Amino acid sequence: MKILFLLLLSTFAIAQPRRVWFDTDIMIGMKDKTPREVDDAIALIMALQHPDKIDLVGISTVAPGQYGYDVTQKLLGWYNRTGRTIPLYRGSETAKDIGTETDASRALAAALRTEKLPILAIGPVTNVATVVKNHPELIPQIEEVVVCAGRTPGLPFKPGLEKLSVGDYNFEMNPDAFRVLFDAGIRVVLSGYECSVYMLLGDTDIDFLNNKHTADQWVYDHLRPWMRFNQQLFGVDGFVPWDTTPLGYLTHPNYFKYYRDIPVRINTRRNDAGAPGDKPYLEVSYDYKDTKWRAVYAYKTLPGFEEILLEDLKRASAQKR
Ligand SMILES: [Ca+2]
Repeated sequence: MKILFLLLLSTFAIAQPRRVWFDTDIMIGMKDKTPREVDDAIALIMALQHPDKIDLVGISTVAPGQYGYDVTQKLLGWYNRTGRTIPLYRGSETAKDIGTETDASRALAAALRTEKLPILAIGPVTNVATVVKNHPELIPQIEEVVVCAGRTPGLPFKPGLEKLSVGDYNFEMNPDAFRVLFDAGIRVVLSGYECSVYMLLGDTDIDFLNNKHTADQWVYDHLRPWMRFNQQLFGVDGFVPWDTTPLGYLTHPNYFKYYRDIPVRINTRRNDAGAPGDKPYLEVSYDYKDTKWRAVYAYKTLPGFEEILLEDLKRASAQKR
């Protein structure tokens, strides 16, 4: 009996949600020449479905300015059923200005002063780099930064039918911000292209969102054009929900395979995504002997995670409430 009680007690202790800071360059629905990425929105909706696993301490936006702030507020209003108010802060507008304090950098620093936190940073990591640069005393308070970036050496980013090569967006928007994190010795988890590329959400996967409820319909109406745009670019039915795998590292870590304690380097060579000249590549290899930088690198999503994603969206769906 006593053993059973202890077992229950330890299970309860393990089941406490992990408190997490969520930093995003969310841009679903932003008016532009082409449809914009939807993956941050999916990651946010998923995160709100697992209050038993993660507790969002705060959310900060990077890059899309007022739009990112407003659309996050809108999605929280629709999909936050956790019973908790999640504060939202505007961060860097340009994603380039490391060191410029913002509401986001001040709030993240204040949060880190009170507790150690992991940071899920699914955009350029400028806000985090600003905190690290301006408040180095807080470095030990950062448990880990989970990002969507990085590659194994020479891996081209060619989704779908491999007709088109794309960049490592979050890294290339601000390579210096990644340098700041690695130089500070912070534990960085890289869960990027290689880990996510074989997940593909197509028409039939998201059809249930096409219902009469305002929230679901709004999401559906912005997933669809993004899907069409991806079909044109990459030749396959669907889109890759990139930012959901770094979230998955925090909510469902057993659904991914990792290279642990792997050396990291920034290598510069010819741009493989069509632009002239050279560009930096964030690369990991156990062969790199001349670098102190280390990361956890997620290289594969195991079967089952895509189903979790779809179940989360279904559970979140306004139709189900
Ligand atoms: Ca993102």
